[in-house]
Amino acid sequence: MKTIYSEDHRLHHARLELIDGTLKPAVEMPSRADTVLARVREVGLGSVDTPTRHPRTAIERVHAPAYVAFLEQAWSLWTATGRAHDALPLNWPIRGFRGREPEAIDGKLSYYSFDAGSPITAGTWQAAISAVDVALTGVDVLNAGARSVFSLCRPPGHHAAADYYGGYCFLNNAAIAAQALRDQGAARVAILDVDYHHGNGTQSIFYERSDVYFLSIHGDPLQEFPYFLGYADELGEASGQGFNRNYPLRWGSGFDLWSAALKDACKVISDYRADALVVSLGVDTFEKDPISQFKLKSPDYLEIGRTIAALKLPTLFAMEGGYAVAEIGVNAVNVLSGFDE
Ligand code: Q9C
Ligand code: ZN
Repeated sequence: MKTIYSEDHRLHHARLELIDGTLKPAVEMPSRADTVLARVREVGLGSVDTPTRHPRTAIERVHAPAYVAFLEQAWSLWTATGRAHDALPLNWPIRGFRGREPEAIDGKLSYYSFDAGSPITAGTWQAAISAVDVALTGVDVLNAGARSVFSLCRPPGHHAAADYYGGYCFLNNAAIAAQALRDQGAARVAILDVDYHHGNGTQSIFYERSDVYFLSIHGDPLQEFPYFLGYADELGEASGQGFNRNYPLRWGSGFDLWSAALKDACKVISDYRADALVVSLGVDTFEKDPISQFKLKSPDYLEIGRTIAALKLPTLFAMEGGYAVAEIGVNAVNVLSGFDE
């Protein structure tokens, strides 16, 4: 399968994130994509192509224009206040607070985010829109008749909702790709999110819609980030009732439990009669992932690819998380190789 990749991801290189009560070197780093790309080349997965520019309107089909404008301007508003280091928010409205957008950049960062682990840097905007181009070029490849494509997106996207960022995600690459597939003719699109964390952003974007079915297998929100979404009883609302599925699994879960969830999810996707599939491909389910608590092993990822391939759907894989940098390439590309078998 073809891989779509842009060097622009390097423009987003956060120094520190707030994690475990301290500022630590950011785990979502450029070398992640380098390792994946090196493995794509090592196994000869297929050609590696540069993305083409796509109009901002494709982003605004999913994200609020005011939020997109905020992301575009955030760095210049931040540096205009005399700071040259990465921008992080410090506080958020909780029960009883007002939901009004502040004027000050520090207030805007809070208004448009849900965590302090996702720094905005000088190049975040450029990197994020390039990652969207990587996803949308993947859509073009599918629409030209390919069975599958790998969009090597960075930064990741699945935690970003219509108007907020967090979890290292700014623009929701997978959601924008799914919407583009709908806009270009697919009647029903399924999004299967196999990242270790719940894809809260993607879920919220499609929660009241029946034309995009969202399914996610992830760490139980009782124990794991993002904590406030991802429970099994979230089944969709309004027209989207019955078109959302969550498979929360406890810390320590291995491939036996994980693959049982995957098989159930694939049955749901098959019964839905989707026309296309977007896979939010995070490999932070790996046993050695530094911030995660599942126990998947490298060969398990081949089996994941085979199981997804059995759906026989045009499939776009969009890269999400995975922080065991040494093994992220083998694990992500194992999914793709398993799919191609
Ligand atoms: N103790 C993605 O995988 N911080 N984002 C978790 C763990 C946020 C992960 C702290 C993790 C976000 C795309
Ligand atoms: Zn993740």
